[in-house]
Amino acid sequence: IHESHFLNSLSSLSVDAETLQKQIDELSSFSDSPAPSVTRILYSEKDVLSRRYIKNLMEASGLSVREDAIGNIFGRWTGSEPELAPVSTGSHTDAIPYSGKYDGVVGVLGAIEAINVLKRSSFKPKRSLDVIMFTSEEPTRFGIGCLGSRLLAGSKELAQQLEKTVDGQNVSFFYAAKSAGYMNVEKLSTVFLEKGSYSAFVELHIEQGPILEEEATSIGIVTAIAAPASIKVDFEGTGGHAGAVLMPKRNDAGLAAAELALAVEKHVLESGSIDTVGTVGILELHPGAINSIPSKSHLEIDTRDIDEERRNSVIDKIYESALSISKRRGVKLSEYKIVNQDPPALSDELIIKAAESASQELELTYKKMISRAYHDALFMARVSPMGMIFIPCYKGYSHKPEEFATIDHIADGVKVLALTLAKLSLS
Ligand code: HGY
Ligand code: MN
Ligand code: MN
Ligand code: MN
Repeated sequence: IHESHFLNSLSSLSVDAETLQKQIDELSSFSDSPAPSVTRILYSEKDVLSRRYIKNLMEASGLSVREDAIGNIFGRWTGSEPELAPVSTGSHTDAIPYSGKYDGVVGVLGAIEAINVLKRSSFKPKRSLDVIMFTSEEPTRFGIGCLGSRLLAGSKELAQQLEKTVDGQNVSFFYAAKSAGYMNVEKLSTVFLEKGSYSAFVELHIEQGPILEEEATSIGIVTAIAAPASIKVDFEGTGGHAGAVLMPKRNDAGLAAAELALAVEKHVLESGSIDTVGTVGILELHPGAINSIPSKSHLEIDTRDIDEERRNSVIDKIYESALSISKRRGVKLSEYKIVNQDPPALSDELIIKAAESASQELELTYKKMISRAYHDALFMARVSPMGMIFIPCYKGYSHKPEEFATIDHIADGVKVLALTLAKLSLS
């Protein structure tokens, strides 16, 4: 049936909210930390369980499932014109330690339910529809955010880096992938998507911020995704006995790290914009004994901004501070590694329009906004027109167990996604 007739039968868009909530709860049980927190790390056995769970749901929805060499999972609903570039949607199900059960999951389970909604309303796609579960969006295990979508977007430097990447337990990326069943993982370049593989990519996600809830708005239509960067730093001093070494004789690697963390805050606050953020989420001291002066420290810095230049100038200042701290304190700056320094991404105007008219037709309040969190959409934007649909989440909480979204808001998001995908599929 063509666009106008289908779009007139909007009221037929019905979400099976009860089943969707059950799936969200079931998926959250595949976790290495106690409920209500979720921990689901790339290629862990809990991650493998969640992959099997998602593939089963894709198959139950009549999607034909394939996986690439690193475990990006694709579920396809073949359209009437399969030679046209398909429309895609999706997100991730990996979860950082002690986080919540909605980040990413809403955009995978919700995407599969959006397919079910369209099937129930007798929609017939022209362009095929792909639901993608990206193999790992969080940086937790190998320190690289959006590993799956970065590779899909054709990052050759990442492919080279992964040949020799190991995790905190010295397990190589290749070994970890094989232990999760991805035996062809060494063929990393087979993951790269050809340009034009998709006519559009749309990701449904919780806002991970307080605006939609504060403004009682049902839908966020993302116009741009902020530019993320991460840096790894190591300091080395001579350490020694906490009682015996007098202060003038010390070169304390721990204090160097502490001073750099405060310098990150200073440079971010001095950027001139509220949109610049900086976080030191990892700060490790060695040997980590109360009566031993830290001889080594390792810190990891996350800094972002919607303005790339402003973010880059903060990175330069952080580097200056690391050098001056190491000189002044007589500690060695043994590592200063920019792990990623990504540009922001702009959403595609046509996708923004499609999501906007979908929200209007569904009589849902919506607002255009930026995404301060990064997503797989940030990298899919490199190989396809991109858009994102946000739903409100409780107090904007995310990356912690209190993360929550009501099933009604999730259902609204699924309907807007379904209608947006339908419009893009018929375009
Ligand atoms: O950190 C982020 O922005 C994403 O949620 N991983
Ligand atoms: Mn996240
Ligand atoms: Mn996410
Ligand atoms: Mn290090």
